[in-house]
Amino acid sequence: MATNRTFTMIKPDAVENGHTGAILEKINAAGFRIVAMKKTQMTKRDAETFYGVHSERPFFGELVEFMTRGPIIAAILEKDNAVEDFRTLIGATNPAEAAEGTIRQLYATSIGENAVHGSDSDENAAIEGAFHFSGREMF
Ligand code: RTP
Ligand code: MG
Repeated sequence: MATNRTFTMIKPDAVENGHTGAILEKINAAGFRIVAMKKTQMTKRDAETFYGVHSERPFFGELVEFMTRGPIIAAILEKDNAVEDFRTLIGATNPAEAAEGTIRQLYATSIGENAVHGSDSDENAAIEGAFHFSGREMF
């Protein structure tokens, strides 16, 4: 995958709360092109694998429970400097610390239920995109 791509999920809280359209609008307005997108639900095993880097953290069980409780929107996005610019667009992990106008400041509920995921490196963007999509689903 090219390094001008990132991977995102609109998390179960934001989908449940009806924020999917507003979040996609912000992503579009920020200049990201949709390479791949689908509505899906992660299994426990999916979430444990996807967030495996956090397996020793105290919030891991809660995170897996949360990420599997309902559908998500998974997407691969393309833009110059995609990973960094998308992390700026979503804001800090804790919505209480997220900058004004960021997706998490607007739509997240708590540090755990924080509306969106954004890859933290080009390498992880490629791994995470491939976790959810086959090459035939990327355009
Ligand atoms: P993400 O990977 O979802 O984009 O979030 P992030 O980089 O901003 O934060 P990270 O440290 O990677 O944490 C992954 C997700 O775990 C949940 N979390 N809960 N209860 C807590 O203290 C806590 N800390 C993190 C959040 O859902 C966070 O996005
Ligand atoms: Mg992260």
